[in-house]
Amino acid sequence: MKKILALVLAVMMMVVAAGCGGGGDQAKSSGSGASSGGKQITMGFSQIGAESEWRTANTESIKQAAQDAGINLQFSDAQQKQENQIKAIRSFIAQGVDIIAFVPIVETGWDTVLKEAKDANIPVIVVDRDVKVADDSLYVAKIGTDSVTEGKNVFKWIDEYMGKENKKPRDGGSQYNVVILEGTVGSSVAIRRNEGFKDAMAASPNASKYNILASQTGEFTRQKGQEVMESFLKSYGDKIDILYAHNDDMALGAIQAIEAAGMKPGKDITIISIDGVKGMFQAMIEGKSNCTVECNPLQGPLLMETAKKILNGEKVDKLVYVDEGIFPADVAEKTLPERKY
Ligand code: GYE
Repeated sequence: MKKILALVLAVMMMVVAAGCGGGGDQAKSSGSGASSGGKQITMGFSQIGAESEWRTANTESIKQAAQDAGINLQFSDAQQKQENQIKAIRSFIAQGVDIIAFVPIVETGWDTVLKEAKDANIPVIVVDRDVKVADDSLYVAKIGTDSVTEGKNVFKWIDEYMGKENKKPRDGGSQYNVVILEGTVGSSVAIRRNEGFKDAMAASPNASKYNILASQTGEFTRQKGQEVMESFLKSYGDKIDILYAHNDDMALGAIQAIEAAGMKPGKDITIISIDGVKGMFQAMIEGKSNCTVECNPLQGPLLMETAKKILNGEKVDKLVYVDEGIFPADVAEKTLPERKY
């Protein structure tokens, strides 16, 4: 067993050494500033998987930015499992990469492995989602999006829209019935997008007009979004006024379920989701959804820039949020050609 482990480690080190040698394609495109102390930077990156259109754009942005910056990226796909991320981070430490970056699939459970990275003097950058660790010095910087604000913006938009359109509750009652498709259980994004929505609702003078009928995870995927929406429709049928999906992919799955049930998505049921991917712009142009709150996946350039600064010993901000907008259906057609993901 030990021999096999040693062999695996030796092969890994050879791969890293080849990457650092400066003879590969990446080194050729490196331009300036690709190195720290004259040697090419190697970044170990643990991505959570490929669950959504957003995630694909995020991965592409990171790979492209690494190439543009001349950084040797060791990319690892965790297939939605935290244990795979922990294994990947341990293997980056064993390889002796210069810097580690990762998207934490869930918020908790990172203390031990991040302490191992710190003990090995390898700086860590948290990307996209948040971690909850006892000691914040276990990571140097966090680059991502503001999920609480996104959730708040969802409620604010809905509240304004329902009033403006003078929508009447479908069941003839006095409240709008809301169903929620949540993201991955335990992820900072699902927790905060709920929090932001509920906080904004509680703070609104219209709070009593809304009733959350059901809220369940659709795991950020189209497939699961469709399945859970089917079950919501079975239980509550024409009582549902509003669907809030924590991402566009789940909303796109739900749209199929709503159509299959003989209802009109975007009309019978008002739909709002988060991300702003092209697929959702298309659905809005077709009149099947009402609004998307942008969450920007193009975090690669900022990540590479931050990594270089850290390795150069420069000070970086502990927390950086990327910019995001709000796109209702009436601007979808005009905006789609400008969308980058
Ligand atoms: O909204 C969703 C995804 O972590 C912000 O993860 C991200 C979320 C994004 O797969 O589509």
